[in-house]
Amino acid sequence: MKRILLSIAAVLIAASSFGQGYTNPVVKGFNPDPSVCRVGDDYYLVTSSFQYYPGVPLYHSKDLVNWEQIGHVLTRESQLYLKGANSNGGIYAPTIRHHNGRFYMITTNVSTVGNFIVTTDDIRGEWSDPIPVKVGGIDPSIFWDEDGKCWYTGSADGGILLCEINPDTGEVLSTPKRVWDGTGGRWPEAPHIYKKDGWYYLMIAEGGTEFGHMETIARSRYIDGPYKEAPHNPILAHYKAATQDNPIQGVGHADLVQAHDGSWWLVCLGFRTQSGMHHLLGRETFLAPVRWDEGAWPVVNATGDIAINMNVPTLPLQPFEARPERNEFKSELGAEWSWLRNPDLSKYKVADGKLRIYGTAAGTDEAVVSPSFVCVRQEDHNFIAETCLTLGNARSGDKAGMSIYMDSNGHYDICLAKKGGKTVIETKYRLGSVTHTEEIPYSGSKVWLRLTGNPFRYQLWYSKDGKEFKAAGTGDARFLSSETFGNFTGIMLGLWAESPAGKGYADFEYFEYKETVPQMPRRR
Ligand code: 6LW
Repeated sequence: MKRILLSIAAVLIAASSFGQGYTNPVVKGFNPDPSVCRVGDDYYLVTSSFQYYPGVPLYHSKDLVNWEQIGHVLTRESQLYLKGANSNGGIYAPTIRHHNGRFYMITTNVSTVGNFIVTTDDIRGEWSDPIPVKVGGIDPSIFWDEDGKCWYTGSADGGILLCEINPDTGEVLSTPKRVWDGTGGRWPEAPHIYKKDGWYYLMIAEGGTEFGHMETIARSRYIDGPYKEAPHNPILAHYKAATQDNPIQGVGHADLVQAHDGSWWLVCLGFRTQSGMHHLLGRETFLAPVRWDEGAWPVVNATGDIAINMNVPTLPLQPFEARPERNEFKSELGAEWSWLRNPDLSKYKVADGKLRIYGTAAGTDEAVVSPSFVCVRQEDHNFIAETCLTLGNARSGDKAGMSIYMDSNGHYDICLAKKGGKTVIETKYRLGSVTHTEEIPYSGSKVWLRLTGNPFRYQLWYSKDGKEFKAAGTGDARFLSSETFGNFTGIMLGLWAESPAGKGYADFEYFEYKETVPQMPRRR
């Protein structure tokens, strides 16, 4: 009996000391350029945020598979100046590192200050004001050598630059040296340095962030080179014949981390194709196991590619409680919500179970200032999103509703609008220089609105009672894709209000988002 109990205990201990299998992406929706660091058995991950505010989403995990957003790194205008930043401008690829008890995040604001560092000793607290690092280019990274020196790497002029910096003052301490141009792919970028078994490894992305994306690596005995390429480059790529039908494409821009059990892992960006070879959800964050034997080159997931269903051993899985699908605005907006550029937050009030948004003259076409618009990521190809709103103090020209938003040039909107003495449901399709609007007569100042999506189409719906929804319009998904707009960002689902005279507002009673069961088979 004792032996049986002992063996059951042994099985239970073994079972809890590792997990098995996970689903990619590990962070869904527009979350590109991931960078990861470990502190004990806690993992922190950051991604790019472009023209959205707050900047640089910050995620926490215990197992590298389940990630919970705990906030943003850049939460003040003094850290994140986005006035006038156009779509695709603002914050590019960040790197997060932990050194001597302090977190460092380095990134680029391509619209204003260029490269800068912020620091914090408390990952759940505020970060410092920006410390500029005056080296040109994008995709900055920092690495501390064993002698305490801190090295900056970044991408500029078709190559990777390296120089010593003081990470606490931003001072550049050596002349930037071009250490590697990659293996010949376009846009060598996203460098990170790691030291292992007496080698400096320089891992970069190449091929551009589209279908030719890949991750390559080189190593040297000296930090400033010469760097010699791995024989099995690219170490991660989906442009090959074996992965031509993989639903994940464009993988690259990766970062490596050694887990607390000694295993190595890689986070990277990639996109999930839909409606043929288009993608709309932006570049998302994926995870792959890495085999990295002593003195050997790292090997990503055995064959240098990744899958949606990863049947591999993991750290013991520790999921977080899922975010509720329905937000009844009982408390302040959580970290999943974003604004455009630098918002006037006094125009958004959560009180009495409502989100009130005060309109301004700027609508969803606005490309320079911050419209009254707040949004979450579309995380799934098949989804439903819903709200109920009432217009307040409305005059002719006032409107409020929902938007499927790629950027100011590409979005499908549905709203309740006052036009002269009439009330209408207005649908709007903005596709570059083409704008099409339709109106449906409506009575009353309260309406339920719904957005649905599948890999091929978006649909816009409205209802008078929240039960029976009528179709108000359909938009082709691929016209809003990153391929169409050349965008680094992904679709956001927005709630917004517009009021030319600046007097009207809308009260939103709830916002619901959920993944739905696919209605149509996948097609190429
Ligand atoms: C990122 C760079 C890239 O900084 O896209 O195409 C940029 N490559 O690595 C924005 O995500």
